[in-house]
Amino acid sequence: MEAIGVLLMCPVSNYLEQELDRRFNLFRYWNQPRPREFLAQNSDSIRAVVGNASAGADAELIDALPKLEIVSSFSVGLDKIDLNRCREKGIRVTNTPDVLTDDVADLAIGLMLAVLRRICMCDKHVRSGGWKFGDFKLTTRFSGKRVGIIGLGRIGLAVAKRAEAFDCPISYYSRSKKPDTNYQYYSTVVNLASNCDILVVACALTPETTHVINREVMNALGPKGVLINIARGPHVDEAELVSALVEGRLGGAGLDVFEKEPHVPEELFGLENVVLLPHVGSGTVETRTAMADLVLGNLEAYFANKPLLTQVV
Ligand code: 8YV
Repeated sequence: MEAIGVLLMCPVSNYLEQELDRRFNLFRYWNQPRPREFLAQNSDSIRAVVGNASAGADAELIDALPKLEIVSSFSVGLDKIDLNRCREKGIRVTNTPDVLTDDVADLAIGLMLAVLRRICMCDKHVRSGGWKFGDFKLTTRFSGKRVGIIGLGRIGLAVAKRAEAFDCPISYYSRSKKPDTNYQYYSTVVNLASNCDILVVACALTPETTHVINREVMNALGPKGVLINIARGPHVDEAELVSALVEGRLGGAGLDVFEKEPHVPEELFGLENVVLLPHVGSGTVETRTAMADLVLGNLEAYFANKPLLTQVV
């Protein structure tokens, strides 16, 4: 039987790429000098697309692949997939929830500690030899700070659980109050920001949550407040973030994601109250392997007519 055609949108993990190559007829999208011609030539063979947080399946790609049956994303986030188009066309969509929750939540706590305790600057102080000329200045305590979370899904809850261990009072914003938690609920992001010391973005990126962190929210968080973003860059109005930080209207930021990755505003490079990471929330060997296995498991299940492991659509 002819191997099933799978289109991989961009390099993800070597392990996933090797396994896709072994089990399917793998097409590599990013290698194509003329993507449109490539799609036209191979549209009859491609039945599955594998994407990630940076390259998924937009309407144009979906329409160019009439034999497409499933999009299996190497991400929990679905913002790069046109879910409505997939629904219209009966294309299944799967993602990688749960397996990455702990790592992303761990990193959120790491960012809080790194920003408040200036861990990266302390490291620099040692490596540059600065310690020989003087101690590092005093920083700010993390334990007990009020942590506000936007989006109390799997990752938001995991952040809350960890922050509780640091005696942090937890509050949250989401579209509706969650019946099964005692955390303080705020029905607007501005109110949440006014009532916390550290504001964590942990919601999905949708048109409604794009630029949910705007000037008003940053001003409400204030000159001692810290913003942590481990979700998606476009949640934050980045130009406003830069001015809030440069003008001292915001106390600090720990950012794993940016509006136009891998571009990061250079104005942030000189700020010691900012920690900048290259979108590595799920980036451990353990989690990326589990994510790859989930992508493969969903494809195998689909083509064997078995129930999908993590179906979204
Ligand atoms: C990945 C992510 O960084 O799961 C998500 O939504 O953003 C990440 O886990 C990405 O998909 C890795 O290629």
